[in-house]
Amino acid sequence: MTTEELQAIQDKKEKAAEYDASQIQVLEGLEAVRMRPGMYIGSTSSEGLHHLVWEIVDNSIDEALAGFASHIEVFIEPDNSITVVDDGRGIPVDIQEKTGRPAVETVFTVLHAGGKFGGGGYKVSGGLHGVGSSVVNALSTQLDVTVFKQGQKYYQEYHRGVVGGDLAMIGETDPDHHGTTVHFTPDPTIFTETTEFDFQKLAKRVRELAFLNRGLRISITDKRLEEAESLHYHYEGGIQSYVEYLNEEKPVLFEPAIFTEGEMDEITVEVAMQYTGSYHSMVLSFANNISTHEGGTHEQGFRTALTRVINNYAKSNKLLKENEENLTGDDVREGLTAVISVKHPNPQFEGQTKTKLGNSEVSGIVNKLFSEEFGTFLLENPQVAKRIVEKGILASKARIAAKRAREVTRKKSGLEISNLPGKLADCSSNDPKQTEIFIVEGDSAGGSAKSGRNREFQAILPIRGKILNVEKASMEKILANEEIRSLFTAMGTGFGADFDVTKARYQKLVIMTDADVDGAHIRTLLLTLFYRYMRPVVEAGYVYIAQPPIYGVKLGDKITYIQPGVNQETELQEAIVNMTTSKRKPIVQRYKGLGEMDDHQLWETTMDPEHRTMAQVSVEDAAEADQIFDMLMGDRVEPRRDFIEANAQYSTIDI
Ligand code: TTJ
Repeated sequence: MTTEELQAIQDKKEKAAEYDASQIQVLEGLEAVRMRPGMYIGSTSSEGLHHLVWEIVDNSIDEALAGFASHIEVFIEPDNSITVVDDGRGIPVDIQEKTGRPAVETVFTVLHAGGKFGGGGYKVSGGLHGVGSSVVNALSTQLDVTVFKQGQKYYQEYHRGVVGGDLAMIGETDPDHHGTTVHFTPDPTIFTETTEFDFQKLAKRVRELAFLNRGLRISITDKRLEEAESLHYHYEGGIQSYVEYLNEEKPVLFEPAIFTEGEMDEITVEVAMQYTGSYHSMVLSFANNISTHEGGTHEQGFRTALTRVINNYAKSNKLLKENEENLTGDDVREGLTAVISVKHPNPQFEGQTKTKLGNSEVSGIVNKLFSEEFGTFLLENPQVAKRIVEKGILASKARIAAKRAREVTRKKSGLEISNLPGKLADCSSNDPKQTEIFIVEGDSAGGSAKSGRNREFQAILPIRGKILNVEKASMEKILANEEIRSLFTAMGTGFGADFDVTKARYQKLVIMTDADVDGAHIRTLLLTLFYRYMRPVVEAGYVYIAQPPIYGVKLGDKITYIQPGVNQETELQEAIVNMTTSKRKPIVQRYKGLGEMDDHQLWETTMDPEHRTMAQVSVEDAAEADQIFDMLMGDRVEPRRDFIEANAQYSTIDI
């Protein structure tokens, strides 16, 4: 053997040892993900489970934003695994110098890898946690990837993050066919609460992504059903269509919605806005496709610009006299629906829930770009401009009048906690962190809840079926309503200008209504009330919806409860089979209302923290209720009738 040959063998051995060492590192990295999944995906609850999907879809969105993919498809497979398909360039398959492995393998096996492969452009998406596809891989019993590229089909699979075999060429494909398909099965030993995907939840975000990424075609298909259900989204108008969609059921001041866009220092800024006849404003903001609930510098820049540009226009066109007071931010935002979307190469997320954009340079950039375009728009559309200014002036007049009225009502509102409502069965603890208040529909369910509860930390407030329509009522009328007064007094947070979330006497406010149409209606009414008049309570995550069971399967003194859900019928059949003995068959009870359960059952199934499931209400959920509510209460009769016909065949409530 020559020295060269010996050297070559030696080199090979060293390379192999290096590879083994790097593999150990990879395994340790992904093992860390499996040990502490919450650190990487937030939680292992249903939230975390759904997060996996976005972690994968984000990669395809980036490819679309880079201009190389135009279609993205998401499938929920019959076994609750997920497939994501795009028609981009395909993840690179070439061997990387640094690792000696195909790039695609690194994407799925090395923590924080992904995105950039010298392809230029930055990674726009990357989720709230932005941890990359290897995390999804680590948390899946199986993940497989197929890349279509240059007429070849490449395949690799992994099990719980471990490579199942080398990347293989498994066949030829049409040379024009390019793209990436990823299929993964979440690991049930990690997602112990549930591995069931929620089609509606996925569809909602898919639609939002379609709105936020103009021109993108994205679909979601549920293959678990006998007949697959597919939803396809594509908005040429992007966030302009989003605003119009949000205002669909409301009278608007002008059409179409205003749309502006601009770019500066690699930051793109899009704003769409439209005014409605309502008093409420809805400003949604996003940074890199992530919803920024807590606002941040982009919203701040937009607000400043909106107020200044409208005031300037009003003054220079003599709609507002030189000596008259400027319109305030609140005045110019009354009735405003707006969506702000920025894309930033290096977004900083701050705040309690990491949903506040912190980059300080953004406020100035949004301010400048939006001001220029919006200013021009007003000059070119004097009719619309006049309406906007007049709406602001009206708001300012109402604000001044309301301030006077409030000073009067504040004195006589009498919402002090010293007069706790008579119907409230309070708990003995007064530590708001521990305590819960159940808002229960009807006096009879209220009775069961009172005797079934743990009185140490659970308070019960029964309410009568129908609460006030807060959309149409004046502040004074709202304050006069018995049900609403008890609720606010019990909560101890005050009302209107005096509202203070830190005074909440309970940090869990649980809506417990019947699982029928009326129950759903009352829930919507309550959520609307909370959204409009207790929003900080919703934002703090204090609002929950109880989940009473839909069936009880009973044999002797043994009983199995079935929660409502897509699998309820299967679970019911399973329970029947499991409980049937050679001698006896169980009885099935269907719970139409809370009143059909006795106090003990209600505790066991719905109130006991050890066994219950509760849905936490997000601001979006409440906003959605508010929208449904608007439709139900608004001036247009048609959508209301459609809604009632579709949903409320047995409703006894007249809306
Ligand atoms: C990166 O730059 C070079 C050409 O390919 C680019 C790329 O990686 N594109 C890409 C990745 N398209 N789609 C993906 C992708 C799709 C899914 C479903 C999952 C993952 C992890 C990546």
